[in-house]
Amino acid sequence: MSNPVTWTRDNGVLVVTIDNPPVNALSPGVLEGIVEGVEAGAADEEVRAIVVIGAGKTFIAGADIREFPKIIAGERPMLSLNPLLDRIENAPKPVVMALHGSALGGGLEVAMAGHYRVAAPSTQLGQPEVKLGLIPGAGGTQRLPRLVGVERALRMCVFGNPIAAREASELGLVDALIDGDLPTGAMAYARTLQAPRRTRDLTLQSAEEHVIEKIRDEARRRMRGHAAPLSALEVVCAADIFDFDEGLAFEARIFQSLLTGPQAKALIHLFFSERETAKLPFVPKGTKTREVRRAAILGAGTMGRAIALCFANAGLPVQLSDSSPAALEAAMAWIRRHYENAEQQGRLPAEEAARRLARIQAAASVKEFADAGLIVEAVSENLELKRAVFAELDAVAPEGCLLASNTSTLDIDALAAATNRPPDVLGLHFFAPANVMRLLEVVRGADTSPEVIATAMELARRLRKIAVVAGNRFGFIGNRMFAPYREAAIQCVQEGALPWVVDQALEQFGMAMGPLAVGDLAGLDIGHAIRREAGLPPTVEDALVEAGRLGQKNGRGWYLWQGNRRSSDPGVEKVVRAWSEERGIAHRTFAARDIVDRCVEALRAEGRKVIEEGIALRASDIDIVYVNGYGYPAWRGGPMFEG
Ligand code: T1G
Repeated sequence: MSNPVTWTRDNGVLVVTIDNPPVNALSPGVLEGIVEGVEAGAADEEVRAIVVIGAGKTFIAGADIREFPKIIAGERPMLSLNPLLDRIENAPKPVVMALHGSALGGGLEVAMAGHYRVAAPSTQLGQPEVKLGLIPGAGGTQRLPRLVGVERALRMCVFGNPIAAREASELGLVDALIDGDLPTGAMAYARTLQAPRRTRDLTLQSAEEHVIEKIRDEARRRMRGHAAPLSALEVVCAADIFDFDEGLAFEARIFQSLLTGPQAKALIHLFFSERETAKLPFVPKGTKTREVRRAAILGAGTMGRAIALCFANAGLPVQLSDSSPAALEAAMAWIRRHYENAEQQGRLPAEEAARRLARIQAAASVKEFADAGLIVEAVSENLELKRAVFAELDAVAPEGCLLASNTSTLDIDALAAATNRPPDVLGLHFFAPANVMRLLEVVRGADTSPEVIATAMELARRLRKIAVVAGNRFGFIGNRMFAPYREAAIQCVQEGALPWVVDQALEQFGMAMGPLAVGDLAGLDIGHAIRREAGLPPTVEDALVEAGRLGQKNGRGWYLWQGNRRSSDPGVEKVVRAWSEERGIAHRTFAARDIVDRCVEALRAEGRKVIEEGIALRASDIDIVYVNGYGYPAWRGGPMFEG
């Protein structure tokens, strides 16, 4: 690697440039180089100030995460950036950090060891370490509160979400926004400075106890099971108790314990796994992609209307059509209300909400789809109906248009066969609610071309989706595995475990929702119809459906439902007991551990089959599917992750 850090003097300012593609991570030698550059400037009589800047698309995006497995394995010494950051902070001349792209994690910590910060308006600044199961480990928990106050530092470190440069400037984290050329603006700013300003010397603004409690409760709720957020909260609060160096020492202890703990391993595994999903052996590097300037959706039901939001939110014009004008009108009214609510609740500025709404156009018929680059079919889950729709779309879609089905289980090849363009046909399986869930299963038919898959993966990135390619077999990856997992849960009930005990055991394990409650939300009649159609043996769940218990939709399923609130129902126990007695199944008690082992092993066993059959490319793809689409606890790394 050529020298990742160089410096040049320009009219009294020394400019230290970091060039460590792709994201200027603090790989071994990078921070050492920055310190060397800063100290060279300090020793140079011609230099009155120093600017540190990143080459390429970003400032420093953090410590080099690829180094962590080596540190954890003891092949590298523990991360210890503080002595180097102290040397920057103690420089006798003003040090200005010039930020663009992302200043994240160790990148923001380097920036805060500088005396001043200037930024391009589009810069993102954050301490996302909790998303890796860590806390900031290079002074972020101690310097950030001194710059923005304890409350804002808590929010940034506990939840890990970045803030924009403009907000950072209002908070005092950024001293000036540079609209024009960043190096020029940063040097001009540096020349106005008289003296250094050490962040460690700044007085922090405390937070009220009730504010801290509120953040603690929110962390417990939003990041249930994660250890790092609550650790981050304690260490940031310590900045208001200990002096700076004691605070650093406390931070280092907690950081090291987290780095060598199970959750960091799991979350770092997911970080790289998420990027691995885009590496597709059957799509050669450099495969051309098609430009998709407009999308169209046929089917304005729950899924179709939410998929329309995905495109509008990503800046793409999208048409929405439905065979029923009333359904289309209802969908457009729902979309209008969605953006009105987003604006009223302050989640979207009025003009942005209006822009997004204007991108969604109702189309009276698919004939209006004449210039779509992608058409998504989202009609009801019936193969014959979908085949007829694909034949109709094939007749109107322009040359090169991708034809995608949002089906969650049906055969993509059967849909492709209804068209004259099988290479352009694929599955795009969105997860409900489509405008919220980031997972997208990209289902590859036998004839789907590499170009179409590459185009779909690129489009997924534009929609800010996490795309996983799945082979074309019933249920693809997620739903295929969910079936045996749910069957195992139902077997536990048939053998004597109470339904709510089964769900509680799996929710204690970390699942967002127990599999029986999930069935109630989807509607027990759906599984009942699938089992009947496929001639599968009946389960006690069929007895519930036959007793009129369809789930949340009619207020009674495995649970009694009032809106989204569920409660246990003694009536279900009677149905289960009778069902088991009729079949001579003796009931026994279950420990939570038994339930979890049985259900999670059923999930894993099916995952192994999915890999063997080539439906999933790799085990880590399955982890990404389950963490992002089925509420599997991220801090466990996914069903196939073995720590
Ligand atoms: N270390 C190593 N590699 C990284 C990296 C990092 N910090 N960030 C990204 N990459 C790789 C990534 O794997 C991919 O590689 C390529 O760069 C492009 O990434 C001490 C302990 C900056 C917003 O958590 O959020 O600092 O797949 O596809 O969509 O307290 O990358 O091409 O081989 O994501 O433009 C804290 C993580 C670390 C930031 C850019 N920092 N990165 O997004 O590109 S811990 C983070 C991101 C830390 C300190 C602690 C994003 C991005 P490949 P990409 P992008």
